[in-house]
Parts: sequence; structure tokens; C-alpha cells
Amino acid sequence: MNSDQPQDKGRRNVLKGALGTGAVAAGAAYAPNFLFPALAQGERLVEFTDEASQAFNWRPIEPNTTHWQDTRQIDNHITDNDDFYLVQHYGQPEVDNDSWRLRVTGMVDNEIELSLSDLMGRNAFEQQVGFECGGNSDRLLHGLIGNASWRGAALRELLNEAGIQEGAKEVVFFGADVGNEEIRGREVEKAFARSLSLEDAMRTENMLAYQMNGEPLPHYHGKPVRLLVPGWYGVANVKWLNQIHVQDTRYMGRFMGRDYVTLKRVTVGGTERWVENSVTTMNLKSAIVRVVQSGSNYQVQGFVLNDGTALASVEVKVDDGPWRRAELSPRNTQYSWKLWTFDWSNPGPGEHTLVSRVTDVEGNVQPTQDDFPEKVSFWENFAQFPRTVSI
Ligand SMILES: Nc1nc2c(c(=O)[nH]1)N[C@H]1C(S)=C(S)[C@@H](COP(=O)(O)O)O[C@H]1N2
Ligand SMILES: [Mo]
Repeated sequence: MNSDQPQDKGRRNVLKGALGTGAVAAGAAYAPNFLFPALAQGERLVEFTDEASQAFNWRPIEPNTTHWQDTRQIDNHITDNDDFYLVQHYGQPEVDNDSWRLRVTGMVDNEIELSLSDLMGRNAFEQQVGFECGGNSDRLLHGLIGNASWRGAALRELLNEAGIQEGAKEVVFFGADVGNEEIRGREVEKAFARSLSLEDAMRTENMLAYQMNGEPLPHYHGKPVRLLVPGWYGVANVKWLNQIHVQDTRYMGRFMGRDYVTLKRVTVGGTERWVENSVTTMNLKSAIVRVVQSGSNYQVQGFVLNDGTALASVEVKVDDGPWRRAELSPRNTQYSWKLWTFDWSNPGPGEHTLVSRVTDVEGNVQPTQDDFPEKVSFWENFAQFPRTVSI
């Protein structure tokens, strides 16, 4: 058994069991939190009656498998390391911290090779970053999601130290995990990799992260070091990072050019065309995750994820009523998830439909499913997500 195995399955399972069965006593083990506290005496989670919730299946964390949160159980601004979702396409490679090296190669004046202690000896910074998988979905109640506090070194400083050469355009990030891919009829061994344009790579918030919520980066989350590109879908955050390569051509690998590629029908300069785009920055999205009842008061709780643009509002609509403003948590930061609450007092008995939408300061509004362009692939599901509850 490896030491990064989650230690804290117990309390989650206790909570799961309590869902929908009435009052749950507040656990003493919870750190106090402004928003989304654990349920207090006399509070209960209202069960969702929508199809997605009925069909939802939570899975315990297991080595080499995908894990998603039960978003109805979000009770903390920061996601526990063992509940933060997991996605890996080539399994979870064993990487030894002592022999691990990070190399910077290609169109640089000085190629660099760093050990973990070299990297940890560099200037460090900390930031909250939340993200979701580009394949997140209603079916999973948007559980491929998490928000953590990360510590690491600035990518930009390392690239500057290596000295980017004239003409360089693209920075490729390779993980230690490899898989066999059949490409044009030939089976070849490929490492997981993603790339950024040089301009995107140079953004100050990009981090080579080695700590997650105050602990060394867990094995599952890419130990000892992963890339974090705040504001981007999870696929950009290369785990088990071991090489950064600077080049003057586009990187065409599976996770840039074939997978995590959205196909939709849009107008291109007046002509309707089918267009593919690689999954990059997170689209503006909100979703309702919980409804908490305390006597005749109900509180609707949810999250927002986006590319880091400031928000103008989050609103909730009940049945065919008007859009009404929700309150955003003061703990939200530019690249964290943004938790919000909406007080819904004295709802009448019966079935109600609740939906949220978010608007940013650039005037972008979260679309409904019907507003979406015709889209073939399931990537980038950021439509408004109606939920139903029975009062
Ligand atoms: N090396 C490596 N990095 C990877 C992946 C992978 O398969 N291999 N999956 C990516 C995808 S698709 C997602 S959504 C995120 C998930 O990060 P997490 O498992 O820490 O939540 O990691 C990204 N980084
Ligand atoms: Mo993903």
C-alpha cells in the first residue's frame, strides 16, 4: 500500500449514508468555514428529484481509477486532497522523489535539470486554484471538480532563467506516464503531454506545484510536481511533470489535437462551418450543488468556475420566477472556484425547479442548453443545469 492512500474515507461514508435521511449532527472535526459549513443541528440536505441525481453513482477513491466528488456533499471551501477528483489517461506512474528530475530543453540558451530540492529552494508562492475536467457532466453532478491551495515555483521564472530563444513559439509539458497509442496504424509509446503557446506559458500565475493543501503533492495528483495553469480546464495541469520543451512548431499530440477537442457548428466570417477547438480556458459556468433546509428556510448553494475574469453576478431562478441574486463567498479568489448561496425562504409545497446562471464583467452570460451551438462532442459542458426538489 502506498503512503499517499487516502486516510479519511470514514467521515465521507458517514455523510453519504446520512444524505436524505434527515438531520445530521455537526461533526466536531470540521474546520469552521464561512460558506457551506457542515450541517448544523436541525439542518438537513434536501434531496434532488431530477433524473441526473437519481442516476448518480458515487465511487470511492481507488488506485488507477477516475474519482469524482459527490457535489451534494461539498461542505468546505477547500477540497480535501483525498476527495479532489482524479483523472489520468495512462494510469498513475510510480515516481521516486529522490531520483526525479525536471528538465527544461529545446530552444533555450541554457538547458536546466532540477531535483525536487532544487525546485523547492526557488522562490515559492501559494494560491488557491479550482478546476474541473473538460469532460465534466450533468451525469456526474459535475463531480469532476475540486478547489485547493497550492504551493510551488513560478513557471515563468524558470523559463526566463533558461533563456527562451528567438523564434520559440510553443512550450510542451511531458508527464512520466506513458501509454500505447495507435496512430496511423502504428502502435507507438507516448507520454501524456500538453502544450501552451509561449505567451500563455509566460503568465505569472502558472505554477510548478509541489504542495497541495499544505501536504507534499499526493501520488494521485502528480507527485512530486505538476503544472498548474489557473483558469484552464484540468487537462492543462500536467501531473508527474518531468520535461518542459520549448519549440517553434505546434505540438500535435493526442490531448491537444485529437482528444479534448470540441467539435461544434459556428459561423466563421459569415459562413457556417464545423470547427474543432482544443479545450483551453474554462468556460463561464455555475451549478447548484446543495439545498439545505433549516425550518422554513431553505438555502441553495452552488459553485462557479471560469477563466479568472471577475464576476458581475450569480442569479437563481425558481420555477418561472425572476432571476434573483445570490451571494458570493468572500473566500473566493480569482482562480479558486467561487462558492455562492441563495436564501430561498418559505417555498410552497410541491416540486420546484431551480437553476443558476453566472455573468462576468465582460458581459458573458452562462447559456442554457438550448442556446448552445450544435455540438457533437461532450467536452465543455457549461450550460445552465436545472435541478428539481420536492418540498
Ligand atoms: N501526466 C498526466 N497529467 C494529467 C492527466 C494525465 O492523464 N496524465 N490528466 C489530465 C486531466 S484530463 C485532468 S482533468 C487533470 C486531473 O487532475 P487531478 O487528477 O489531480 O484532479 O489532470 C490532467 N493532467
Ligand atoms: Mo480531464
